[in-house]
Amino acid sequence: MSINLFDLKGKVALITGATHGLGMAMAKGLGYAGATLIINGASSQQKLDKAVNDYKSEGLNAFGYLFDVTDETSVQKNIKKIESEVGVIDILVNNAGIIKRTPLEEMEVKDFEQVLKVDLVSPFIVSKHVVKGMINRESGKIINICSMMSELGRNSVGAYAAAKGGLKMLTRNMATEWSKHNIQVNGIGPGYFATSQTAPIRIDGHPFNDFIVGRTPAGRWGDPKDLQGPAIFLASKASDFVSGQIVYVDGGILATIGKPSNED
Ligand code: GCO
Repeated sequence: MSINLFDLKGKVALITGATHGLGMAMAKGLGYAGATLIINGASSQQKLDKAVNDYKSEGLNAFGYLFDVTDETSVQKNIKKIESEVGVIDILVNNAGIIKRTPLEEMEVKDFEQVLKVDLVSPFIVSKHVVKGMINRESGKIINICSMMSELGRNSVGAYAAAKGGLKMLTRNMATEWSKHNIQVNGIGPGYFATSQTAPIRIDGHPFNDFIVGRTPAGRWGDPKDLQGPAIFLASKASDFVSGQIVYVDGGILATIGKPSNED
């Protein structure tokens, strides 16, 4: 008798910020493993509809819900709507995030607060309203999308690092409080991936591009598809005793001090 520990058939997964980039890649991974997908976007209905059609074009069972993850009233209303229209949420991926690249001494307080609101407060807000059902059902999976900046600093991304560092500890505290209800809460820390978010710093010949390729033992930028396996693992029975962990998917960046340019 073979059991597929990674099977997500019959599960409903909500992925925030899943209309493009890493969010879409991870959502597709959960869909390929059988999950019904709740695709959240916030920018426009048109962009959300286009993304949902993209999922459906691959035969995935996807539904779009347009709401601002930083607005608690809207989050609460939409969670209720989703659970009555599609089904109870078994898997939550808090992926929605923004970045503002500004030296700290020049950064406006409102910009600093906006980054924390989207990248740190919204995972709390959405989790708070999804976990109530999970606690009642004594079952659930929550995955918070962290970053290299959960561990490392970098010029110009101070607010982002503060938020992603905080998200690592929020993940651990959620695991502390909710694991007793058979809810596993973990994080995924993507390294440097080829997405629209990194496009400004991933230009051929751009010093940062060469730095990252040299700084990453794998010698390349990540492909968003590289996150699908870790997402399926943390969303499935395969991780039923894994909680409070951050899985860094970074091609080895955090494992090494790096190397001088004259070394292979
Ligand atoms: C940056 C990048 C990073 C990556 C990612 C690294 O400006 O340094 O955009 O923030 O996107 O978060 O883990």
